[in-house]
Amino acid sequence: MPDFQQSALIIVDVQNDFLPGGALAVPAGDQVIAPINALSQLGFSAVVATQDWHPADHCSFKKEGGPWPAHCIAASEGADFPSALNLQPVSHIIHKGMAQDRDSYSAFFDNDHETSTGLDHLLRGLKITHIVVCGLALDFCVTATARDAMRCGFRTDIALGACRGIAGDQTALFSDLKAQGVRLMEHI
Ligand code: VGL
Ligand code: ZN
Repeated sequence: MPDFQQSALIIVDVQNDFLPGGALAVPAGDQVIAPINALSQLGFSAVVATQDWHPADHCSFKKEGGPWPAHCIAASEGADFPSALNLQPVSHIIHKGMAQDRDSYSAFFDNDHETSTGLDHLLRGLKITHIVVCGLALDFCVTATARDAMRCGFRTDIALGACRGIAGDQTALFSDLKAQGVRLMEHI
């Protein structure tokens, strides 16, 4: 396990709309909650929770020509954290996907790779060198966050047992992530 003094946990998009019954449900998405509640208590220097936080006319929504059903509309119940997620260890909350005209899968940058959420500077300011990523969805926002964490120079792990993906087969994704230097933690 990491040296917690210099480590941050990033909990990606564990929000009602990504859980079974939600607007953009990830299969078995609710199964990440228990392992995340265990992880977040291990003593990380920072525990960051992200929230997908879209305007009602966001460009990623099907009615606007995008790929997804409407989801995680800012301040809606669907955008809220599930009540079973322990928020007590969470030190920072990052909202993303707030601009109407572009999406932000990553917790660090919008998909245009120009606009920062400020997370990079925040973690550097806390002297973080190592990041563990978990949450939803493994093949979209978790992967994008881990890739950007690597690009920003952090040692980066994905806690696989605390993630669920939209696609059934993640084999190609795993080899791609490994090739980029992301470490896949299988035991949590
Ligand atoms: C996500 C699709 C659209 C995610 C967010 O959290 O992985 N996926 N918005
Ligand atoms: Zn979204």
